[in-house]
Amino acid sequence: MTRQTFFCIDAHTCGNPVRIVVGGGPLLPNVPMAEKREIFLRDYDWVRRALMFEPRGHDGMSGAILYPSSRDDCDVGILFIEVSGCLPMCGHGTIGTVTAAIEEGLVVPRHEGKLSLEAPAGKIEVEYVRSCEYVEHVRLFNVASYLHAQDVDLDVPGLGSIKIDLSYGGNYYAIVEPQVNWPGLDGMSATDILRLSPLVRTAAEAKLAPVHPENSRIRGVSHVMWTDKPRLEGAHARNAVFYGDKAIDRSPCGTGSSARMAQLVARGRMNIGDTFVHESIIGTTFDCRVEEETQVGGKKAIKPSVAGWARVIGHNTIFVSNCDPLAHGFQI
Ligand code: PYC
Repeated sequence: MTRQTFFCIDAHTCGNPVRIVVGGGPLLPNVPMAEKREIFLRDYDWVRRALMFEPRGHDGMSGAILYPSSRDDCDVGILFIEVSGCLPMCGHGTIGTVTAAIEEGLVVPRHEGKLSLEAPAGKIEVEYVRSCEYVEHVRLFNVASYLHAQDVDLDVPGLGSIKIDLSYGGNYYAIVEPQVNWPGLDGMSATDILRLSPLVRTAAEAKLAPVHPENSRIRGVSHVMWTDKPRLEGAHARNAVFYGDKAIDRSPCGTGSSARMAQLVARGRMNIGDTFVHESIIGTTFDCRVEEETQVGGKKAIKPSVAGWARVIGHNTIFVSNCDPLAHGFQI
């Protein structure tokens, strides 16, 4: 029997899981994270499937593996692993991974309270606040985010004709706001989200097929964000984000919040310097901010930041044995 052992730290960021692989992950060459991501997907995708899918994971599982960075200006590289693949960027994954890495001593920062990460989508500066052995919260300064298309008409089976905006915040989001054929999140169950989101995503991809103007490795509508008024006092908006085949983000979604702020700024509903408290489907929040104006491929864009908390929930030693018929996981 051959058995591969993975040493993991399991955490959650505002309710969404983050499984950090701290031992047993594949060794990758010293190339930029965007290339490491492609090598991982080509040669080691079974690791992702084994650790994310049932029976070791579940429909909404996500995680990360830390690697040395090939950039002089970054402390460490981060590879995101999810049920949906390897995202170019993941906000809740960053907050959970930084929390676990600092609390468990996986990285020794050059400057207390700051880290520079190399994500496949670009450089991410991070600030964290530690009290005793706990990290209280983490703020990440995300990649430049921009509104790609607005008021796009889609014909979606089960909904009819709807309008979406397509916005980028590290991943491409089809953003649905309340409108005639979709009254909002209140009347929508998780089952409705799981049924309707793939239809919206397919229709948006068929019409828009976005490619990042400065990095053609980043392409395609991967996420759908349903938005509504907040329930919590002090929050500005609520959302439910769908990704993969069956995942709904329990956190307010870091790249989604960035995409949403880029959309709201482009539409003149937010300004540079504004704060944005974003509420998740389970009532947890991220404290976000529009930091500055910038450009992506000649288009107006913003640099957003997103802050949230995460908690480590345990250490998990996971075996993947070749005598297990379900070694590489399954989805139903
Ligand atoms: O927080 O960016 C995020 C994210 C992406 C998918 C799930 N969470």
